[in-house]
Amino acid sequence: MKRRKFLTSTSAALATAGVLFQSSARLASAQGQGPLTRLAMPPLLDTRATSRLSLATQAGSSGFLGGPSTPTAGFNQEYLGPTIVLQNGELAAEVQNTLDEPISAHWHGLLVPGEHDGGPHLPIAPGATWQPEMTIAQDPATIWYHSHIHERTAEQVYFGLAGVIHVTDGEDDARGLPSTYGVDDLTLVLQDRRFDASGRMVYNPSMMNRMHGFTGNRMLVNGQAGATAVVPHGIVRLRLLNGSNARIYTLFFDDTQPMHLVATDGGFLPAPVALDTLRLAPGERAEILVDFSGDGAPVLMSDPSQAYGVLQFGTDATLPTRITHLPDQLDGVLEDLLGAEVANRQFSLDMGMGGMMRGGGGFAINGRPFDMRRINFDVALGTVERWHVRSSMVAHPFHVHGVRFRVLTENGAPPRPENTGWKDTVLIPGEAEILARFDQPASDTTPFMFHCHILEHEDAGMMGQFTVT
Ligand SMILES: [Cu+2]
Repeated sequence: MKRRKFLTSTSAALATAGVLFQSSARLASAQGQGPLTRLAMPPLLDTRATSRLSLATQAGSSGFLGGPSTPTAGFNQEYLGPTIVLQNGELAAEVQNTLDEPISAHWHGLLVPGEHDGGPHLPIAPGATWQPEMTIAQDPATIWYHSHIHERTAEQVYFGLAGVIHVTDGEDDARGLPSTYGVDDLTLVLQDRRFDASGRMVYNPSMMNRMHGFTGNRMLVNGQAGATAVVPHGIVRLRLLNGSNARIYTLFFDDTQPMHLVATDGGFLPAPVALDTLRLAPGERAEILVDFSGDGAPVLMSDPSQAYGVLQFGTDATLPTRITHLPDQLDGVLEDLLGAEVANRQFSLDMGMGGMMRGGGGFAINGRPFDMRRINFDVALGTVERWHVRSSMVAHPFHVHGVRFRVLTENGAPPRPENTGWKDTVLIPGEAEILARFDQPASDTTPFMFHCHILEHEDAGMMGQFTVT
């Protein structure tokens, strides 16, 4: 590893010092370099040989900054969960809940019926085990899982009940894509968390925090603060998950090198798309290829207008370089659903002072806060619908269970590059139209959710539910 260069690089010094969420100018002046800590991947849980998936919640405690620890929770570990590898076919899953409160295991982006979706109607009681027998049948994608108990999702995810899933068909070599987990194929869970003066992670949302969503003052990547992602000299694949409760990232590299977008929430694009910045809202995923063949030690940053460091990178010449060229093409197929729609629906993601005066912040969709007992509408199984979604007050990331969708328009214009592929979550700064075919059934006992993925908004009522029959 080019340690010397790494530590003398100004931007490297910053992130090594773990000083994040400051302006780049202040970052550049930061001193104090501790020993380099290599970013670790979540453990890999590959289900392909056994077609079985076994998860158990675990209570733990984590001292993220080396200071006082905070009670946390994870799946099969003390914070977050393993990276699960799935392939198409049968999967016998079991999720055991050892915690003293109900949790659920929502497979965000998995295309399965409502009874297997793990939403708020499928709580796993303390001591209980949920055993969905699922059939996986979808394109390769980076998806994720997290607890989804109504009014508890924000806190449960914040303290660790989330993880990443790779749906794979084993053909990434043929695609010319990096695929060695933790070497040239990195899974990166981006989360901001709030730490008090003693270095303890806290979740204490005020009324204002609930209105805007709860944001932190430090970055964690895979549950680690201030670590360095060490990669080979060559093309590296980064699978990015915004696992934050509310923070929206506009990612870029401080050395201005492009990010080559190869996959969005629901699968591959037809070809890589070079981006200078990549916007990633809570719940969204993106797979990018980055060329680390140079000698630099770039920093993944966010927010060009008020930049802060997200993750320091460094290269290690002893790591195998397997991919040296970007693929020209990928095999993602973007079905054009336009013209196939049989229904149009309008959704208003509501929040505002009116509701706030009455208490609760007015979080609702089409004026109605979420009610577990009310099904908002039914979609005919196998049909395409066009949904027009409008945000009020702030940009809301809109997520729909049980489908992947295409973005038709954003504020009347074609979608931004990040949103041209298959999506299941999309940030809506103003209004957008999406098209989806509803191929998975959901009954009124286990309906699909549609909601804002700012978790404080979702918990406060910006959510609805629908059946597919
Ligand atoms: Cu929202």
